[in-house]
Amino acid sequence: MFHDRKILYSGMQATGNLTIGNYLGALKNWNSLNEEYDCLFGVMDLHSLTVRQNPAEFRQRARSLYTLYVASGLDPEKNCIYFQSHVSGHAELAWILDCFTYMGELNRMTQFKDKSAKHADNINAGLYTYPVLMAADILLYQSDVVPVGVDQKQHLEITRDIAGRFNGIYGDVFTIPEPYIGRQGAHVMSLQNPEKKMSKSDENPNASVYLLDDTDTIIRKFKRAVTDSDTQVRYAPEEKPGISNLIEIYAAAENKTFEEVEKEFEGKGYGDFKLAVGEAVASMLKPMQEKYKELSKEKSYIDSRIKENDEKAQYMADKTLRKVQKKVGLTERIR
Ligand code: ATP
Ligand code: LTN
Repeated sequence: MFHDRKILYSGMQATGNLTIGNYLGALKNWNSLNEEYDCLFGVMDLHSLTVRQNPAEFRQRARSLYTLYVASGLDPEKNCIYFQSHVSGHAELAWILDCFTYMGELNRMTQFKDKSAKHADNINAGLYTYPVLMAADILLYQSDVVPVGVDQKQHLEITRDIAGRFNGIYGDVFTIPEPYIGRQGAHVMSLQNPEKKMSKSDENPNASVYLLDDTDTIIRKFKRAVTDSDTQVRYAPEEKPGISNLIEIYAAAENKTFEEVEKEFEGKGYGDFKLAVGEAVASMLKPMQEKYKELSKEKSYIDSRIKENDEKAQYMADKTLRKVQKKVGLTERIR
């Protein structure tokens, strides 16, 4: 099984269709780190409940997210890819950690502030304690490294604080995790508003390129991308956020530097450039889309991997949970 290498943990919420932001900012990094670590990747379906979901759609989306992890190249026989809600320890540890987290700390979380503004009609307690459940996800598996986007860095810091506080009282129970922030493509912006990050829950479908969009749709979305009235393909995020975002996407898709991209499009207009970005992204996504289609037909293969990995995750989680329960003084089970 696991345990000869360092543990890497990450996951995504099943809240919408994945975008190229999720791919370049997360999935691609996971794939490149996966040889070096023993990896767990969760479908964070409990976190998704902080926003109201349509049950049938939600169930289907969570399964699709699982399949996309695999289609992106993560081997479910080498990596533990599982559903958060299938391992009861997440919710159990989260409760205990709630009791070691201060409201003052949670009040500082910017994601809570952003999401409360966005869902003003449903500011539930889950949204507030979201970071504690995330801390439980990470600490339950004694994770060493957690690759996340910059927007999740604050949650990693609170995880480290909670773990440090707990260890300070009870001894070395938890491994203190390190964040891993990928460099290139770490922040893909919306195609309709380059000041805002591309997000899978954006209401405007033209703002995001989804991983399962077909080539024509991808090209059309890039053609319509908001840029500026200049004509030069030049990287200048402050002055030209739209074009700079497209340069970042193109550079990531083609494995080129920004300078190489600028050179390639010297003397060419935005029209040519946007078309090239669309084509590059479409061909970057093609292998994943084909694999996704294949996997969608292999229901029993995916089912078996889910079952196997649920058990593996449950086993690892139980080990930590029992230790924590004992440390805080909960009565031991009689076996
Ligand atoms: P939501 O719109 O539901 O908040 P999201 O698209 O912002 O979702 P998350 O589920 O919060 O995505 O994040 C999944 C992973 O993808 C995280 O590691 C996050 O940092 C990364 N990610 C999300 N959006 C982007 C983006 N625009 N650029 C780079 N990375 C991103
Ligand atoms: N909050 C994260 C998703 C997430 C996560 C985690 C990521 C939940 N639990 C544990 C890394 C480790 C997000 O919205 N991207």
